[in-house]
Amino acid sequence: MPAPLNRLKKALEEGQQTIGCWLVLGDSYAAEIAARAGFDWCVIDNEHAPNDLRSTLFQLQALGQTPTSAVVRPPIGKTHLLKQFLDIGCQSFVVPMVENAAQAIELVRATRYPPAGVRGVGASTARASGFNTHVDYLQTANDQICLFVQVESRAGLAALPDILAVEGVDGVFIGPSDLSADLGHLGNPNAPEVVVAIEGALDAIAASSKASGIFAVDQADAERYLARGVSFVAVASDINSMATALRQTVNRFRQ
Ligand code: 3PY
Ligand code: MG
Repeated sequence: MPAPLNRLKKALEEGQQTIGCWLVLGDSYAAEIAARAGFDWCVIDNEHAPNDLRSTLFQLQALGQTPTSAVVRPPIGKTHLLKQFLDIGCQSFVVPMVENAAQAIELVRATRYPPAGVRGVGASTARASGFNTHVDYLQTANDQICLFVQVESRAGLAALPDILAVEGVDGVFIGPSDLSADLGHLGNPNAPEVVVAIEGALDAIAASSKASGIFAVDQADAERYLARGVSFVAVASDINSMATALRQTVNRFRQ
């Protein structure tokens, strides 16, 4: 039996547009609720959320019961961290702060077994291989990896053409918060200079063979980016949704 089919990778290769939810509560129950709402994918955020390997595992298990694809954002794109997330069964990644092609190549290699890459081989005892029930796992795992790299700095923007040329990168994901900070507009991703930079980057990605992605939990932004053809749009986060709904309820009864 081969490695599980990566439905997200297939959908993006087919040119489908997908919507997802950012999971920052660090909780498998919340992950399951988000998945049951019907998102195409959920990102388990290990960069800006109280997640670790074990909480990520529990959320992978919860999402695995649903048609929603699981994506992990590691805190940083280091080979040893990716190895751990791969072995607990993550097949799709969004890696923050990628600023040059060398970094992107390193990430491609970190997520592939030799000879294509340097992923360590421990699958026989890992959840990734169904605990050794996917007998063809080692031969097929590389084909099911979906790798987004995040471009979210001036340096990343400058290197975008080189990053787009890296084989094995499936998509480039724009991080408006960090990008706006690096462009001198901390906390204002809708500053005109930032919007121009984002739209230029999205056009460059659209002209390549890679998928484009963006974080846009403001609904008007999300609709704008979907209308531009962005294929991987984070349209919600579990915390934003919960906080917004609870605050609305409190406000209603306090009035
Ligand atoms: C950013 O906006 O900087 C992101 O990384 C999105 O999560
Ligand atoms: Mg960021």
